[in-house]
Amino acid sequence: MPETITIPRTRTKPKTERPKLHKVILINDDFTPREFVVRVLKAEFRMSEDQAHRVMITAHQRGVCVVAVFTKDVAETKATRATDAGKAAGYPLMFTTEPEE
Ligand code: TYC
Repeated sequence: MPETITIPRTRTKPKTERPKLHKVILINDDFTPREFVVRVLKAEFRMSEDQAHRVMITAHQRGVCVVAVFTKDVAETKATRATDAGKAAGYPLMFTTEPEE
């Protein structure tokens, strides 16, 4: 009777992947006052005056700026709330989201 050799099975259970984070992106426009953009960034994204000013200026100069990354739900909620704050004040201020690579 030949000896039985047992070979351990390789792991088949798939690793659970971390959910993708989503970027909130600020888009420049020609109408929203700079101070208003800064105010919205401070209120919705809990930024300091300094951080908010830097993000606003980057969007103003380059067209867009990544504000922060969150889970999909949080990113979409914050982008909508921040865009709505502009709309309520009569400005075309726009925040969008996109998944990180
Ligand atoms: N470009 C605007 C102005 O000159 C200011 C502004 C900056 C608006 C960033 C939107 O995402 C923005 N008043």
